[in-house]
Amino acid sequence: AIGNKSNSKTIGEHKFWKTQPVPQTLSGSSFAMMAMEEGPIDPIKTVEEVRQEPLPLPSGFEWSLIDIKNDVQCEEVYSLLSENYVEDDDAMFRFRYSKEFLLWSALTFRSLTAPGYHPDWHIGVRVQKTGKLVAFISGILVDIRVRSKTFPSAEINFLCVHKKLRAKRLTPVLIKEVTRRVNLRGVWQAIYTAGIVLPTPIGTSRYYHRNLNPPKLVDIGFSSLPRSMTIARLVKQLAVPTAPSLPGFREMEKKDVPQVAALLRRYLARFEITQTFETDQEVEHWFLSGRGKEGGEEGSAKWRREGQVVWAYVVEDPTTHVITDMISFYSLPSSIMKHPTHRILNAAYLYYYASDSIFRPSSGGSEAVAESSASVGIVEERKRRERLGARLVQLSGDLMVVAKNAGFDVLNALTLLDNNMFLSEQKASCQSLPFGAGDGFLVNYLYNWQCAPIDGGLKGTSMK
Ligand code: NHW
Repeated sequence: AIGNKSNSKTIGEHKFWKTQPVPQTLSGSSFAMMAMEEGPIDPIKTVEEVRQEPLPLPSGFEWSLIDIKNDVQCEEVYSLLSENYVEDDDAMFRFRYSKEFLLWSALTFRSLTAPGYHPDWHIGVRVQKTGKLVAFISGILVDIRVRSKTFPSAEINFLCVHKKLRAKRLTPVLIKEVTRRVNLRGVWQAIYTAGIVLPTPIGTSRYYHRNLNPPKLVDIGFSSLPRSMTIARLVKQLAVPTAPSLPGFREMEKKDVPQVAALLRRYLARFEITQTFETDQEVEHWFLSGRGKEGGEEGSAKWRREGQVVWAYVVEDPTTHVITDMISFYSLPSSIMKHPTHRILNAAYLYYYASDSIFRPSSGGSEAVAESSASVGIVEERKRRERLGARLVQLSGDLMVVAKNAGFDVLNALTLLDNNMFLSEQKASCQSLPFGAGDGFLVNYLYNWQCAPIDGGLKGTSMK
């Protein structure tokens, strides 16, 4: 799977990472971890103490801040990433983030007074002589809650060094420079993911895949054809209904933002780590912006709107008109590098979702009594989780339908949020629309935040 590189260094061998404010060991007893105070690792600093000048670069290179809203510069980053970003171990697939995706993920609208886009957190390295962009790293501002503590944090992504400049220790310089620029804005924590193990993970998620286009996925080597299986049988087995099944399932609209925002916040409050979505404006940005252009007739294979990044759906109760559920995915294609005809793998990635089925009392009891799951009894909690699990099977099933109709080849999902309720193979065997476990993992990290490991199923990050 893409980005799944092995890394067998011990912590002491990480020349750079052993100098950074990240937890350096996982060997402490779990009791010690439980008892420790969660919080910053570095002593608290002020912005005045932060180095004012950029870090020195090797000669021949220069720093260059990137304005992602400028089409020419966005194109430069797009080209650098298209040719040099994350690949799988066999160099068969490489992420191909679209320009629309780069723009969407650079803007955060974290709060009305301080929009989260910091152009100085989009950092490029150019060859002095030619101006060619050869390395990049970026950060955006998000609010993160880890258990009971919420803090502003940089979400770091798109670290990339041109293939010809690898293994020259440019990465530590990029990371130190982005840290300096984040610190200059009074932000001291960061969150990031990687396909490799570094000091020190807070949790790991596994990739699952729902094959929507068996002939193509088998042809390009993304999935294999089980020995006793023919393509025709696989197509039949993995066929998806032509229309969503939940009454009131429809595309999210602007008028839904306040209800979706409230539902999402309440749902995410159940997890140990999550982005907080404090403002409705953020919710509108993350789920409705970048819808792209209409292309082709709805329901046809060409329906997928060109350039659309995020696809968000709600379930509106047909009688009360209350939004009871939301679910979304984003589009992240990959280049297919070793196939004579297929060039692009159209992948949809499950993004945020929320459902009120975990909050509704299963019988009798009023909503007021049943306000938080902490205050409900074990039996009631189990019933609600069962109901949520069943609901998520339906919701993810309907999402497959829209992804398939929109021309996506595969729907990918990580073992985040409540995904284990519908991803695991045992669960899948009782439904007609199974996801399969992939061989890829995504590792989650926090910078300058000491905390006990985050429980596997109980986390939700916005990691893209
Ligand atoms: S993960 C995607 C990373 N990008 C790619 O995989 C693209 C393809 N690969 C490359 O471009 C999502 C290069 O191979 C890269 C490494 C650039 C990955 N994260 O320059 P050197 C993100 O973008 C360490 C962190 O010689 P290279 C999240 C490595 O362990 N560190 O390597 C990014 C070693 O250090 P060590 C990584 O192969 C989060 C050192 O780099 C890493 O030419 C960043 C070697 O450097 C990775 N993915 O280039 C952290 N890969 O200690 C943000 C390697 O082991 C932290 N390394 O000796 C927070 C900052 C903000 C704080 C704010 C308070």
